[in-house]
Amino acid sequence: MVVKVHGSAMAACPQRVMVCLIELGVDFELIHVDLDSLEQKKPEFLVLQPFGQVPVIEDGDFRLFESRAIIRYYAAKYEVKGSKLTGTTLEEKALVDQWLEVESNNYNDLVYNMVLQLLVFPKMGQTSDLTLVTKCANKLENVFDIYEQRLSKSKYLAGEFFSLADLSHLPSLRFLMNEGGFSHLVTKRKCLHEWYLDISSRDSWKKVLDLMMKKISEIEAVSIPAKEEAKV
Ligand SMILES: N[C@@H](CCC(=O)N[C@@H](CS)C(=O)NCC(=O)O)C(=O)O
Repeated sequence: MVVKVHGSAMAACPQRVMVCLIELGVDFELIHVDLDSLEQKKPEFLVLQPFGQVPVIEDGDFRLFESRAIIRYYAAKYEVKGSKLTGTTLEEKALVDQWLEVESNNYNDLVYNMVLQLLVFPKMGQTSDLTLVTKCANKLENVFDIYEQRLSKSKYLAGEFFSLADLSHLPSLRFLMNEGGFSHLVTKRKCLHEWYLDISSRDSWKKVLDLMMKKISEIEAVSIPAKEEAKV
């Protein structure tokens, strides 16, 4: 049975889920939710996700939201088939959990606020708080110093194996390295940079980027007639 992922190829949280499903070899269908037109706040969608956010998965009768809960669920489900995304020993599993918590509590909020200020608010015609962006970037320096220390001792965050903890960083790292304009935060730290190059070159992530680029070209294709009309 094909898993349904309700979300957008452009949004970080669905990307976290998609890269995990691809790593695990789980077939899925992306059901596009148009965040720009606030489809996620419509009553039909609130039945699936009462907080009006993506992603949500439907796997037969089973429904789950919260991207990290979803990746934990699938990694555990496919452990029997040899997935090592959650580690093997009890200690490895605990370290994966620890770094997933760090990603969620110490790192993600900072990048999330930068995305809001730099991408979302301008799109909505609201003013960005650039002081807040600088504050977040300064705090990220400290967080990345800790990552650098950790990654100088082990190849990946939880140890010598690629795990959910690494994978969970990919969407927000992509933003920092590209349109966010904060690639220097990563590239000036040798181990952090090597880790980024390693995890972002995985086939699973490249497939998510392909989906994202496809979506961007669809959006451009749709916007062409509108631009031409505006010229007349
Ligand atoms: N903690 C949630 C956060 C979900 C979330 O913030 N989703 C964003 C996309 S990455 C969203 O739906 N934004 C639109 C909105 O909040 O209305 C998760 O990890 O699934």
